[in-house]
Amino acid sequence: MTYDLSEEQKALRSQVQEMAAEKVAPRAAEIDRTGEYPWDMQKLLAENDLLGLAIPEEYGGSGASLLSNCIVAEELARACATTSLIFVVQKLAAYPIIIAGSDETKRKYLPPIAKGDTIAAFCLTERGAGSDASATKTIAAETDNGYLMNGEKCFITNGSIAGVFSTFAMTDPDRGVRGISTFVVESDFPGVSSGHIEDKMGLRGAQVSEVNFEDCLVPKENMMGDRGSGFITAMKTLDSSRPLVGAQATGIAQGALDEAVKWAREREQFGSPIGKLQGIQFLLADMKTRVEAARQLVYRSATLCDNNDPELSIFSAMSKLFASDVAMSVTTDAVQVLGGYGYMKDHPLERMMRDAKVTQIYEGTNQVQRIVVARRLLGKM
Ligand code: COS
Repeated sequence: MTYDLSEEQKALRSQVQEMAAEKVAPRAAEIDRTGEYPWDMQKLLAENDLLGLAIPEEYGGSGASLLSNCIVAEELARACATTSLIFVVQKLAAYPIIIAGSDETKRKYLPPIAKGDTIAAFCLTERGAGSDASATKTIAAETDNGYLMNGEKCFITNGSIAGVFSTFAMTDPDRGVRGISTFVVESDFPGVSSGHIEDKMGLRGAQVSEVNFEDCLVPKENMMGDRGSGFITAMKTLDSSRPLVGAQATGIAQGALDEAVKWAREREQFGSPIGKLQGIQFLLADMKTRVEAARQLVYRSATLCDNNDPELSIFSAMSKLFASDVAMSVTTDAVQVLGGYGYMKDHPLERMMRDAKVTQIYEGTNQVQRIVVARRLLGKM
């Protein structure tokens, strides 16, 4: 690794790498095959104090930088993308509370999230509000006793198992994007239920479902930030979580490259290891170059976020889009290096290629990332 990491970050990488090789990688194929939520992996992350890595120390976490969080997401994804997602989503869902919650809200909700006793989910997407996040139809109507929430969210990771939802809902529909507010909603509030669990191409262990709110009364104090500031909170949250998805994608790509290199050294054809063939060498060299470039961009974007740099939005979008495109191309090329063996479910590459795909889609499609980049580049015209 050429990037300037502190001694502490290097130690964190080694610790997670060792744990992932020993305990996570051996579980990856089974998690993928059964599609069941890996509670043992959630427990492993909690026991190693990883679920609170991004949460400030005063609220029970470690207060580590986004760069450190990226290192963890990357090393976990190298072994198992589903396990990496458990880590990433806990941070994604905690972030609206961190940036917009009152001190009281933070004290109530963050410590159990940091410990992993409560699983959290980020409730933004709806059937009609995907890339167009501002088209949110879930309503939170103010009443004397609180906000009455009605609506349906979809594609919510942890939707069926979370205890707490960072939820975006319209409080003032006539104000458009300025009418969305953020709430922390508990899963056992009357009127909250989870619906259909999706059957997915990859990340098979992640539980992604609908979350429905039916006359759910949310206490007034559970609104986070100013009324109408929800869209900005969502965008700021995504700014700080897209580098994590970039890191996850980099980890998947690195895992695929590891497999391809191993295979090229061992597999013999035409009387010698296929790594001696220039056709394979060029493929591997290009894969390595792309993985390193992705890593540098991800680390750069995380550092800008850590420094609250004005360039953080554009870098965060670029890192997510570049690293996820790299994950897709590198896993595809790695399958090519293994030929027929790479296409079979017996080999982890088949899983890695499926897992890579969603990194080009979630937390904003790569087309949305390009919109963010182009808008920042061109400014108001
Ligand atoms: N930080 C702070 N404020 C931001 C912001 C950011 N990163 N991005 C936008 N805003 C503000 C804008 O400045 C604007 O405020 P003003 O009205 O005061 O000018 C407001 O938010 C609306 O912004 P914009 O006009 O750019 O909104 P659009 O409706 O055009 O949407 C995109 C912009 C497409 C970029 C946004 O909807 C998006 O990111 N969509 C993808 C959502 C997503 O990632 N979903 C994945 C599911 S969550 S896992």
